[in-house]
Amino acid sequence: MSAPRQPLCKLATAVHHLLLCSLAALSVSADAKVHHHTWDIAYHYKSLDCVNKLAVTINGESPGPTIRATQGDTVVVTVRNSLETENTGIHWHGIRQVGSPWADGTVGVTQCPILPGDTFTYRFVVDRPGTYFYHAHYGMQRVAGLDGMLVVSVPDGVAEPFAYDEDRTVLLMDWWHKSVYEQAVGLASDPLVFVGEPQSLLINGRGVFEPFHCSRAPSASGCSSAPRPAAGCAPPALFTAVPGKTYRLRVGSLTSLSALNFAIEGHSMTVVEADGHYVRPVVVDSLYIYSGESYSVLLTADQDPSRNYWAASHVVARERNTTSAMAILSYAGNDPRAPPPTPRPEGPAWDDARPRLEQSRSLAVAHPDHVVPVPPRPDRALLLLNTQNRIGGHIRWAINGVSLAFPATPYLVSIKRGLRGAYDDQRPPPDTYDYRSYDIASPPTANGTVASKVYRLALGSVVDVVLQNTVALNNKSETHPWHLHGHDFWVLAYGDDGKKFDPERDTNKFNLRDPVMKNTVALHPRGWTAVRFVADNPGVWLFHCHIEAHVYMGMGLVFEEGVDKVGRLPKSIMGCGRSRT
Ligand SMILES: *[C@@H]1O[C@H](CO)[C@@H](O)[C@H](O)[C@H]1NC(C)=O
Ligand SMILES: *[C@@H]1O[C@H](CO)[C@@H](O)[C@H](O)[C@H]1NC(C)=O
Ligand SMILES: *[C@@H]1O[C@H](CO)[C@@H](O)[C@H](O)[C@H]1NC(C)=O
Ligand SMILES: [Cu+2]
Repeated sequence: MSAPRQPLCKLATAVHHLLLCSLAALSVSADAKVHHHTWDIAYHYKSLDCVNKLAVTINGESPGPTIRATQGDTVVVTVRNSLETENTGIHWHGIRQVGSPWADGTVGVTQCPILPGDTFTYRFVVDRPGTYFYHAHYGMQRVAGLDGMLVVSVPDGVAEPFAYDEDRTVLLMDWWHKSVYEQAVGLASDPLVFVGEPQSLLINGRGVFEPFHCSRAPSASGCSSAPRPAAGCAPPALFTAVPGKTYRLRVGSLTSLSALNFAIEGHSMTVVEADGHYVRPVVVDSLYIYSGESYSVLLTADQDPSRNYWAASHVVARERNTTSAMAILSYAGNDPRAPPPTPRPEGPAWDDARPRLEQSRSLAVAHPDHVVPVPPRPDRALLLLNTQNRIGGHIRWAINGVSLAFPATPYLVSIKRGLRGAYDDQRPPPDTYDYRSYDIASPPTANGTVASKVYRLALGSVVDVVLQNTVALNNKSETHPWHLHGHDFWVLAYGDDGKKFDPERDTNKFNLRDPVMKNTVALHPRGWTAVRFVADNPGVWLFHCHIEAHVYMGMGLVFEEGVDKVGRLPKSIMGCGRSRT
């Protein structure tokens, strides 16, 4: 069972990256298991927020089942696409796919789509403990509910730097009543039809639809005729706590658009893990969480046990037009569905960006006993300007003027096999932009281009990425959670609101002492975010904004490193574009 570990260490030696090798060695375990799952992906009517609507389900469920495994185990998921008229592909978010780059599930990057009626098998090793996800990575399919959590435990006998009695998963989502196609076609239309704010927020896949203005003022005009929460539709139970016990809540956000604030009434939470890495513990009253991020928080059931408490998820960073989601934390002995005696919490001001930036900074420090040393300097630095542009009559997002279009042939196949013309391989994308003259506080005037380019990285090189935010065409600046496939990065610094990154002045603000590693990081309004990673995982990897509408509109880019070191590609990822042979 420990056989799959072998290539990991060989690979690590090949790229002289000892860290990877030692991690792999750590995870060698005589009793590593193989977990088999068989999933049927199909549309079903679901009432996640009490409004009946089509959802993409796994074996009839949305969200799907939580996958649980132990570090070093192998997960095998056989996916049958029963969507009839729609492709699919499933990404294992936070799993680096060391040695299995073809199993990343990113359609157009690492595989062809899984066609209706076809079956595809994902097989990968979960080489690190932590809180991860899976979700659709084809078009905007994730908005239809194809997602779930993937929890990797430490092997028996391995201590974590904190203690708890039990763990629970808390998956946060936002939810629309419009179909994937209505949303996607609207975004691609001229003029653009925006997806709008979600109808509901969900906690563990359950919510209560109620128009926002009616939840605030039930007698407001239109509310008597507006849809009301159906009879019997009530806030779901979160879980039942036993007084005195400490729970590890594995909180993850797979929203399509919304940044969230999550809180449990009357209870503080101690943040101990971010994206699979132990952080220096931070006590918070509420947790800001962006799409693609996961955190573990410890919560002790130390409040009055004779009543229940609200668990709440609120939209932040966009003008709130969605009723906050409520779930019920009950104490043992109480009716688990009895609403708490207190009014529903309102949440923080949606437009106050300062506490969000402050919390991002406070959570960017590694646990003192789990600092992964950061290479002191990069071999290459990319300065990436995030803009919204008009391109050929459409509104798109672009990085240094280039808006990503996924090619018909997966990059992994076309690069590995040297297929010419399968993507835009003529000119490399620009590493930087004219940061001296660009005004991040004014709506962009230049037009970008749509292309399928690739940043080719030297295998084993240290890469810095500084993401620079700007204001969009509407003169507002949004929060963009950036997610990197195939790697974790060190989070080196967040810039201040309105301060443009200056390579000469700002690199000395980087935390090179004890930065945490993550796979998803927020880019705050008019700010910048700096990360560093080692390009030590042969393959082709997407780096993108995790807002479903934004990546659909081109907000992403593709890294390639060491594809010549990738083993023989499985035939199952081929069959589309120029990979039909
Ligand atoms: C808020 O939602 C309502 C429907 O509930 C919609 O009519 C209204 O246009 C929305 N407002 C904004 C600013 O999105
Ligand atoms: C940008 O594109 C629009 C059409 O979409 C065109 O009218 C405008 O002249 C272009 N601007 C520049 C600077 O090329
Ligand atoms: C954009 O908004 C800022 C305030 O945030 C304002 O000072 C500026 O004039 C606006 N620019 C345009 C072009 O509307
Ligand atoms: Cu974005």
